[in-house]
Amino acid sequence: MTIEVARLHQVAMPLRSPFRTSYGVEHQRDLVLVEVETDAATGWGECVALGTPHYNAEYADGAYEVLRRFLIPLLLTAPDVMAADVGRLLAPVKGQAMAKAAIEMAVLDAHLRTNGRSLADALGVTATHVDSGVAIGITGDVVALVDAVADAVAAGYRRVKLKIEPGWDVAAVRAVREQFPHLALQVDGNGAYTMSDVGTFAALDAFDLLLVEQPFADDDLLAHAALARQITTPVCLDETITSLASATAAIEIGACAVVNLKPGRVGGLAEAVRIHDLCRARSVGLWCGGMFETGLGRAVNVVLAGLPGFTLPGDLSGSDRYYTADLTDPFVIDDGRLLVPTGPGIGRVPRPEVLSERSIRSAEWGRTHGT
Ligand code: NPG
Repeated sequence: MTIEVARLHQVAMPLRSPFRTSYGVEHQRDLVLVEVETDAATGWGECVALGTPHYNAEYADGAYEVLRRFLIPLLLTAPDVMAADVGRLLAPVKGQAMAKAAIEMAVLDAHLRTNGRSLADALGVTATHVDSGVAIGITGDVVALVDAVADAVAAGYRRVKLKIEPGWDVAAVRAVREQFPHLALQVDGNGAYTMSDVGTFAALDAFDLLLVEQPFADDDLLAHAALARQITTPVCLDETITSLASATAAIEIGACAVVNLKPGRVGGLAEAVRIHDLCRARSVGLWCGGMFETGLGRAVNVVLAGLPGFTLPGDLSGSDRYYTADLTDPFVIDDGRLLVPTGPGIGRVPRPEVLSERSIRSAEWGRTHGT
């Protein structure tokens, strides 16, 4: 497949309500979209880097620059490219997993559309629905938190994840657990804790949590392994898992019993499927994370989560959780589940009016002048 034209779109999507985590408050979702054109089809990819480098090192403005200067030129000078080649093609550029994943996704979407195939078909996904979980930010007020959980339960979500940080953990979890004794519940520290907080995690063992996610810094495998030996709640890793190699190391060393898989964080869908296969082979728990994707990225996550190695509900909320108007046709929760898209390609396209309303900047390059 030859990519004739590549476009970048930087988009700002207002969030319905601010979302607070241990590292700050998100008010809007800044993201970069990659659009590629062949002579047969157009494909879309979503770069899930946030507006600021606070979840990981990538951020939207930086991703736009890396895509513009380095990744798009590599793509436009390749004589022939398939999604499976994208990893190798872009390997000379270090890191930039989320920017690379967006290119892989766009190429894959264009290829599947050329052949009239769906992503579900290409991945061998036979599930028709996936279970939806929801993430609830730090409210700073226990009554507001319990209300937010009640709303999520009423909306049908099958599992709730609470964001925690030092000072907002045991009491918050206790309050939720008292009101919802049977709720599938888990917590996420986004790396805000250190080994000096082991007592907090030991205290959380009392609340029958599905897992504790990423308590410590992303590069601290040994601390996670030490914690896993001291508590009964399974330890799950998110930010730490950036590749098949890091997933293998984390599992091998006993740093996690559960993996949160996000295609963007691991450089794309091909690597995500390899990590899925590893977790399945090693009987490691697995669920699909979320990055406030628009319907484009969410479509990929929902299909991925239909693979058989996924053992727990993902952060796969309906579009209305975050957006008044999603970029694509919305994802709608039905009985706590989302329908796996089966349309051509990734199964969603941007709605032109929303794209033009939310676009901050865009640029286009053709094959002959790819810089
Ligand atoms: O449902 O898409 C979603 C959001 C899920 O809370 C969610 N993601 O650390 O996994 C996370 C977290 C997050 C990512 C929060 C990025 C803020 C920014």
